[in-house]
Amino acid sequence: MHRPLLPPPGSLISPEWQQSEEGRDYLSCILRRRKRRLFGLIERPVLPPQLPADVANYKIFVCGKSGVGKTALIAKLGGLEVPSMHHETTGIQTSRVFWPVRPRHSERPIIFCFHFWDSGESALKKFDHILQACKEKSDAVLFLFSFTDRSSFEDIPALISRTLSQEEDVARVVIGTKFDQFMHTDVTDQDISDFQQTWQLPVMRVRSVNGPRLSDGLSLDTRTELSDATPVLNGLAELLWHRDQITAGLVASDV
Ligand SMILES: Nc1nc2c(ncn2[C@@H]2O[C@H](COP(=O)(O)OP(=O)(O)OP(=O)(O)O)[C@@H](O)[C@H]2O)c(=O)[nH]1
Ligand SMILES: [Mg+2]
Repeated sequence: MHRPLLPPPGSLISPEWQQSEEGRDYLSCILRRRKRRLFGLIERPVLPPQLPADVANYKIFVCGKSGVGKTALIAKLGGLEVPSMHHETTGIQTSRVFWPVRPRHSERPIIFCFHFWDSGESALKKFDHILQACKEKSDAVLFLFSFTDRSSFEDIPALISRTLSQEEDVARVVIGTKFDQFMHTDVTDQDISDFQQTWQLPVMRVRSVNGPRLSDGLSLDTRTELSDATPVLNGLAELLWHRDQITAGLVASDV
């Protein structure tokens, strides 16, 4: 199947926008008392009239070997505390993460709503319908490996073919977790460039760890929390935005 070329990072959305005055105003709609605001099932950020925005929804399935850090990554991206112990996810867990972005050529900002679908590896293996439910109408699949577990990296091509057929029109993104554990890394930069060369897929590096706590001892420092999550959220937004532009015929798929 023909896959669109990837846009160079930062070419479609401005990665610095969230730090601008306008970006900070939009960001404040997803924050509450210096922490990420939690939204109920039918809630979404409420923007004042002077901050117009469109909302774009995407379903994203997160898969990878047990313990690789799927649940931790989703917690990190949603501004929640990352569990320090590994508890296998049973069944399917879904979470929504809102993220304001300003595409470079768009008249107004867009609130991306990423709807993450997470399922423990053993539940996926045991029940066929779980994979179907997670994949159904998804816009992207994130394939996770851990920098501390080489076998999880080597299994990525097989994981992709077990999960998706060639024809499935879904964005594929590979994410290396536990990047903070560089002393124990089993996967080198050269391995990543060779992989990218061979498979032509984007690879992101993440560290899903809790940042320092604030003086109240309870809340996490939003700035550190955001600085780790921002590149991944912006990267996903850019890829999905690019696909939408191709589907709408606004950009060619091979330029
Ligand atoms: N240091 C570090 N630890 C991580 C990172 N990501 C995950 N972990 C830890 O790895 C363990 C497993 O993470 P989970 O997110 O529960 O793994 P999972 O992929 O959801 O596993 P299953 O639900 O069993 O499929 C937890 O103890 C996490 O705290 C990371 O980026 N850095
Ligand atoms: Mg899990």
